[in-house]
Amino acid sequence: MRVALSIAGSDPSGGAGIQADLKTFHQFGVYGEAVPTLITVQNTVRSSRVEVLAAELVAEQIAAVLEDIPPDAAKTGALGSAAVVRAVAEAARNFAFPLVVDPVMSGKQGLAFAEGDTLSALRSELMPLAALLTPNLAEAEALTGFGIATPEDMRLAARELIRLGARAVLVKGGHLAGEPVDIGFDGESFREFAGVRIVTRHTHGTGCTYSAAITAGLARGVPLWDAVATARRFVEEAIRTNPGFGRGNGPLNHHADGGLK
Ligand code: PXL
Repeated sequence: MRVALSIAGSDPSGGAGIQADLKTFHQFGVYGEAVPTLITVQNTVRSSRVEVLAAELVAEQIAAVLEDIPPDAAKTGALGSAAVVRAVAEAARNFAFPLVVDPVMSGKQGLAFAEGDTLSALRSELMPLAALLTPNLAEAEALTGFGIATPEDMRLAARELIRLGARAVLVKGGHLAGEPVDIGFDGESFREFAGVRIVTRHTHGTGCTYSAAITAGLARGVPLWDAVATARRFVEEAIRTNPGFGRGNGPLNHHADGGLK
């Protein structure tokens, strides 16, 4: 059995963060490990608190996992502080497996996961270690300084993110109007991952679930863009069949058919 590791925040409502990642790993037939970086207080209608863990506590957890059950792929989500980013990057320099970096900056209800210089630490320390970077439009804008309003802008941003050191980039276009298209770029060629827009308020944890599904594919040895295509279909199906939980932005259905068991 293959193993995947998530290094990310905790969402007690179970829709996002390490909870979403573990469910997604499981659904893809992969054994999941999880190192929490921060604790949030939130549900589908409100979020009121973020406590970022000490960087050295995060580093110790990663070391414990690596020395005993090393994963076949890992992902990062919300990291919370520049110190945690640097601790994760220091460990990741020695990773013998691919790392997916989801540059999460905030949660659904505007909860900030990135104090102070987290963004610049992410850009300079962690991005160069990413086998794949998975920004949404706001994150791609923050990392590049570009404004993004069209698919052409997404391509320019992808080029810039490769120039800044990522090995491959998936710029997610779900927040542009029209049918959602994600753009992949590996420094050589562009790929498009087109989907169908599902009109629902239940999209909490979509980004986490997407990058976790990609990570599970990589852990299983699936080639990068095939892993992205499968993950894209899984997330769409998970949104379509959401359980309707919560009075606000509810979670996806992590039991959706991943197409890979
Ligand atoms: O989807 C971004 C995200 C990441 N990590 C945690 C979250 C959220 C959204 O709510 O709670 C812990």
